[in-house]
Amino acid sequence: MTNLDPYKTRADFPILHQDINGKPLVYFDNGASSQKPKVVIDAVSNYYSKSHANVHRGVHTLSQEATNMYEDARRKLKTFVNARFEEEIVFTSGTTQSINLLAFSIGEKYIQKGDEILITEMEHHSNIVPWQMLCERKGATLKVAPIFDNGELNVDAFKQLLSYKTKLAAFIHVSNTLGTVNPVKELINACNANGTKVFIDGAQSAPHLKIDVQDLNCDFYAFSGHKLCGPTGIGIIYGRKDLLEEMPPYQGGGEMIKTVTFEKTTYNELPHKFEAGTPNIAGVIGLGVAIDYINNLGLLNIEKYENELLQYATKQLIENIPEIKIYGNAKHKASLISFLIGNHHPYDVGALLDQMGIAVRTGHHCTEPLMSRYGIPGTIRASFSFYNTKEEIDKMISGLQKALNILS
Ligand code: C6P
Repeated sequence: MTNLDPYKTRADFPILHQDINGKPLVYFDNGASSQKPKVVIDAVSNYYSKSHANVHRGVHTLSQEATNMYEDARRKLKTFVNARFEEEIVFTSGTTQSINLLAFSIGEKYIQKGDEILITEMEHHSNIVPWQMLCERKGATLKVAPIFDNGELNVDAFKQLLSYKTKLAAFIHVSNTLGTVNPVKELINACNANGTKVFIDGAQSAPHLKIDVQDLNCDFYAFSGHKLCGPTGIGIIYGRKDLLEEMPPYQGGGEMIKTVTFEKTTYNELPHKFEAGTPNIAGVIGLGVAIDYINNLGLLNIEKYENELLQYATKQLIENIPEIKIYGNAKHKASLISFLIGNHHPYDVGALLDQMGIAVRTGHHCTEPLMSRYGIPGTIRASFSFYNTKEEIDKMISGLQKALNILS
């Protein structure tokens, strides 16, 4: 048992207290995006009502106030991931933009024809396509480490794929489709020993696990704010300062420059070099408040409680839905379950659950190569958060039983 009371926490989330299709909402699509507590909604609204101005540009009071709030949030993010320096936190629009930034900038600096980039078979499209684009641009090769049927990474195969050609490895901390928690420290150590730079896609880990980039000893780490109670359109990439300093900027424009003439431009200091244009100020401020909110609950409490939900849901599904097949049975899993029931198409099951007010995700979850690996078009995915309850899991089980009756 944990000291996290989901019934108390739920009171902080206005959206959860409504009916959908005439039934109380059961929100199990947290892997796609989490809901927002009132403090975050208020912070965004208050910022626009009282403090809005552009940042880093004006001597006037409102601009300074907005700049202070914006940079305050950066400090919170620095502490959240335990970075050494504030400048190591670059704000982006989310994980996808973080990876595109990295693929461009690291690609320009370090990747040459004949080099290799290593990913895994369970990556999200966001951690595949930007690397393919880079490989095409530079004449490099994308290598893919395989997984086992139970959804765990084949760590030996991953290590064997590391060679003098492997300039970068990019892999997820937690799989959005299988729930697998990768042994990232072991993988990072192997990469570091090989002189390979490492990027971790933390889109699905940041909401559930404590992250310490110094302890992990990775070079880059990214996540999105909207999966961790923050607004949409905001995220970060953490990068080791010495590497960010060497890398060229991703986009050109205002804010990222020191001086501009028609002959030559010099670039701003970190992190501004990577934050061209007017940023998502409200998003940054909202994310800062979301981090405070998560810290107040405590990530260890969150992890423990969500694990209770995962164990409970897995047991109930297996005991009550005989035809279920769960995809992703790794020993170390985060709080989501991907499954199929008999030959029923995931969309049919998902649509019937929706009629009962139960929101799950169906489809390939932006992991088409992983779906091909299992030879399936997609799955039904229930992903839990700290504000979900066992009572809601029971509702999903009886919802699935009703759906199966209708479908058969
Ligand atoms: N996965 C899901 O339902 P953005 O869209 O940039 O915030 O995050 C992209 C992303 C990158 N990596 C992983 C592991 C992810 O899970 C996601 C987003 C959502 O699984 C939407 S496809």
